[in-house]
Amino acid sequence: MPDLPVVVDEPDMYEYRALLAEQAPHIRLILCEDPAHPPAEIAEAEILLTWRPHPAVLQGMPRLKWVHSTGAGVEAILRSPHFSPTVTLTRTGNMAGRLMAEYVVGFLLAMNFQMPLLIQNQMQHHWQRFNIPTVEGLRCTVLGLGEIGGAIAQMCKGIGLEVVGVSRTGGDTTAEIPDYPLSQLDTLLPNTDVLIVVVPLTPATEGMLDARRLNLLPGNALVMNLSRGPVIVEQDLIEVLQTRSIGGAVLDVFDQEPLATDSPFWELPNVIVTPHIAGPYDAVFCTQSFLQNLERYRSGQKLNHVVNYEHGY
Ligand code: OXD
Repeated sequence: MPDLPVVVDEPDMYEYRALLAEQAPHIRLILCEDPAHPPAEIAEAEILLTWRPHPAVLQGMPRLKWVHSTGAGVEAILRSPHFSPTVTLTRTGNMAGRLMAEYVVGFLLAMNFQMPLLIQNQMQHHWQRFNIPTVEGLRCTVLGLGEIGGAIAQMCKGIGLEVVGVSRTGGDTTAEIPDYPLSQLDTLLPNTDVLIVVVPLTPATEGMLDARRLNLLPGNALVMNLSRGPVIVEQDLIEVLQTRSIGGAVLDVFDQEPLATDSPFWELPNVIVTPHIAGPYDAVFCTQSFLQNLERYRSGQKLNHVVNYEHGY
């Protein structure tokens, strides 16, 4: 079978080129170095490796059959007006769980130790002692108990939190964590000290955490968003943080990224802002995941980590 050309529209395309040249030198790669003006030869290709494809790239590929996402979240691809659901979409799975769980535990402990205050005091050479409670026994709800949420739930349980998960339908016991359906979220929120948001962004999850739901949380609650900004109504979150109706937030994702320099989040003393780094970026892993699927694609087997268009992830 002659080799199928693979189009690459990725910010790290040169790294992918190097890795693929090493591991699969037979593949003919077509790089979109200027994605707004991709090379004409992409028109003949049926495979695209991408993170957030430029509309011109999708438009320029009438024979497109399969897109492999280098990331876990695929909403940017699904929402592109030029993306057709007749195309198969796969994502890089099994990459992020461990590191995202470390992010959660690390920043949860940092918030519990009042790290923002400690750093501020240190910068002002100010010696202020206070007691630090244990996190053991805190009630934690993982909103989105999938592959990533499951790893987070396990690690939080490992440090003594009482963890429950919420998923679309509930009832998945594989992670040994009680898994409630989304319909029970409102009942769980008043009993949640730590809310970890890892649901994919879909029409069903967009804006799901609004003022009403945020106000169901207890006054000490910590919200951690590692998913996508628009899952939480940003202005509502700012308000509950400003009025201290919740305890604080650790935010890795925002409606607009990079976060605007005048966003109130930067200044809030009960917030830690991180620049969308909770999910690891690992080109070596992504390349392996792509190559495994390429092998399957070539031999007509079912691909791994196929996105379900009905559920949006
Ligand atoms: C992803 C991310 O979706 O890093 O992979 O946000």
